[in-house]
Amino acid sequence: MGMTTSDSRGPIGRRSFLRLGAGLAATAGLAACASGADPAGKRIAPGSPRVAEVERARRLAGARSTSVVLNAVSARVDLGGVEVQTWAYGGQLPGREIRVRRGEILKVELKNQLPEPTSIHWHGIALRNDMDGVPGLTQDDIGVGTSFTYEFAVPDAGTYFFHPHSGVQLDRGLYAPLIVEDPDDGADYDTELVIVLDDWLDGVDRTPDAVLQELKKNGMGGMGGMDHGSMPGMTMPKSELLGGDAGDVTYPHVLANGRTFRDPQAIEAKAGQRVRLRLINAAADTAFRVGVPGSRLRITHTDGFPVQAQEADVVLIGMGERLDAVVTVPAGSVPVLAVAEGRDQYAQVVLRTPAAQPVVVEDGLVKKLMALPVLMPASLRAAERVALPVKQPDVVHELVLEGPGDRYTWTINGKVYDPNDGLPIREGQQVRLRFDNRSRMFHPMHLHGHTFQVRADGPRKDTVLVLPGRSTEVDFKADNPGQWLTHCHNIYHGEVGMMSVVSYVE
Ligand SMILES: [Cu+2]
Repeated sequence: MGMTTSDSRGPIGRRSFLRLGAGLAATAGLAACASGADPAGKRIAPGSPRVAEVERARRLAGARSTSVVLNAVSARVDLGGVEVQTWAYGGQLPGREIRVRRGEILKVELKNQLPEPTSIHWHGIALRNDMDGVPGLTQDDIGVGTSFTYEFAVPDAGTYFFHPHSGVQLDRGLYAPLIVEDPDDGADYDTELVIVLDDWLDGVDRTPDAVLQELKKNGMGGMGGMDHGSMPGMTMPKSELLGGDAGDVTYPHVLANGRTFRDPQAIEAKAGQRVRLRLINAAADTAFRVGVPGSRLRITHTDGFPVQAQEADVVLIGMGERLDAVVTVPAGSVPVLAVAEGRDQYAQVVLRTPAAQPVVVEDGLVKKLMALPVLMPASLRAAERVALPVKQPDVVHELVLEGPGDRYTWTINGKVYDPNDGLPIREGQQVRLRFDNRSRMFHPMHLHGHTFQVRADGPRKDTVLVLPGRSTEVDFKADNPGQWLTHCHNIYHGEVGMMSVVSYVE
């Protein structure tokens, strides 16, 4: 949303104006947004007393708190043989992990030293609405040279991450894991390893903003930047597994923990050790198949929440999704491989036992992995203790996903994002969202502030892949009042319009 718009009126464009309006409403604690009455009811604004009240109920007596200072900076980072100028938290890629325990209060001061306004969204956390980090909806932009302190209770354990909700900044280096520990963790593993996956082009030959402009101009494509590690004649990514197009942009690199496959992170591990992998897909336009050649994964969680444990050779992780899996370390060196779906590219993190030789990943290993059956996270089942009870919904909202239209627009119900338009719901309602994908590309649909139940017997998730020509229903209890985005986590789709507001009204 940091882009210049065609309808700018002087120094403050229409979108900036709306952003300012919502921010003022929040600051003043007004209950309604600037646009006035919604025919469905009065909006419960991020700054409304009800949001504060729900947050008070979330805070446990004697809860510990953790304070972090984050500097969003322009920095030079080494991707493993490739140095690039980018934007990153603390100048590191990924940003330093934040780790708290369930029930803690997390306080993060973000200092914006970037040349553009920014924000932080706490992806997957059921937090108070005014800390959700969506400029123009839940807060003002964090201006250049200013800072903003996020403070909220963290109610659920699990694997999460954070990133800006400003323009296409996520496709730079602005992301980091947020791990929320459960006191009961650790019974089925000995150690853990967080792996953040990403697709990378920033600073190689173009910026994400330039890609967005290119997409808008050409409608499709986003080609170019094919200088390293790409196959000659490579076309736009396609995937049988994803039922159509696998991406809109080509990337010179894919990364695991900020490194290319050529110079990966190597982790010392002992043979026989059980490692809990916490896999996070922070990519803008790329899904990954992840597996450990010769070992099976025991999948325990998706999007933070426990599932009925299931074994798999390979899992597919879409943008915004997370998956936890326990793997037993074999003797020698073994890579955790992440193959970019529909692209001839992969990244890896190496598990190395002390006496082992450095690992050599041959193309054969990648081919073998690609031949194995793939588990889709949406097919998992929630662990009984977190499954949401199946009920008749009080309200059903259908979201028709379409695109790309003229000038590369991606729409929900024929409309591009408007923060003042919303899908009304009321606190206490049982809500069903039906995502209906009428395009030729998959969309990882994400809901802020809640986790939903996929099908009656599916997993708890906050991001679900909706495949072309299919529809997916998700159910949740409306228990976190405010204004919440639901959007495609393909950052380019979201930025050009594929976002809507799930709007609590009273
Ligand atoms: Cu999409």
